[in-house]
Amino acid sequence: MKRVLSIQDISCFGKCSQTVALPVISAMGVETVMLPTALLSTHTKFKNFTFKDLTEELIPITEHWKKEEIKFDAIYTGYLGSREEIEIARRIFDEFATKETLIFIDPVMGDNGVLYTGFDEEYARLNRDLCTKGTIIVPNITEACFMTGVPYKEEYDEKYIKELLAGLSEFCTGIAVLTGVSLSEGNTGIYGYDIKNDRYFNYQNDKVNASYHGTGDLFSSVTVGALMNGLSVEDAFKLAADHTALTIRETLKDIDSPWYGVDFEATFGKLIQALENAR
Ligand code: PXL
Repeated sequence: MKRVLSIQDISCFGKCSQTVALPVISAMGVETVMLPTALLSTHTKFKNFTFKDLTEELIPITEHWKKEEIKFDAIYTGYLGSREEIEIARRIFDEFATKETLIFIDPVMGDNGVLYTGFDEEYARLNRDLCTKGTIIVPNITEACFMTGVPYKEEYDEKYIKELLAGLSEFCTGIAVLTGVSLSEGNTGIYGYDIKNDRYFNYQNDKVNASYHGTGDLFSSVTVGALMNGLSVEDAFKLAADHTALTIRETLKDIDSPWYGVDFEATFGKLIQALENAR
């Protein structure tokens, strides 16, 4: 069985980061090991959330794992929470990754042209440094702008997307995939650039008119799970894009559904079916 290390926070309530990664990747038949970077009462879209930084725990935990000779097929990073944690994630890549390890970096730090609460330009610069280590990096347009210095635009065309990908390829050596890319009215999807092979790929599906927290985490988790199941990079992203859209639609159907996250628990059956079909 493949084993993934997921490095991101635990937001106890709110359906994001580890509370999405652990169930989703596990359900896809992949052992999922958590390294929690911080413990929050809720995600940061709520007011007055508590935040306990867990930086000082990370080194002892990983030292123990080294003694136990624990190995990972993939290391997946999401919301890290502080500059030190980015530095520690970097050390973990150096200490645990081999040539075969998939390093999947979701440089979670903002959306809609702004950084999330608690992050600044320096945090973005450190994320850019971290992304130099990634096999696959998956920033959204906002995150790509903060890492490349390209100004953020709400309205854009394919040329702008390629400009962002060119900016990312100045420091990323693997595959850069922009998420939340809408190339025509009513559509959204991904646009990737495989830097080594100088090859672009993109996938668009219907845009569901709703935005929820944690959908990026669902998307990344499904992609990581699919890659660990042997899907090609393009097929893994396609599966993740379709599944995320389906889950948002399913969430909207339920009039009691929460505002703070999607009902990913309701679509596991469909995820497993789609994975079987794609294999
Ligand atoms: O879904 C990304 C995410 C993860 N963790 C925390 C967050 C967010 C987005 O805001 O606040 C704590």
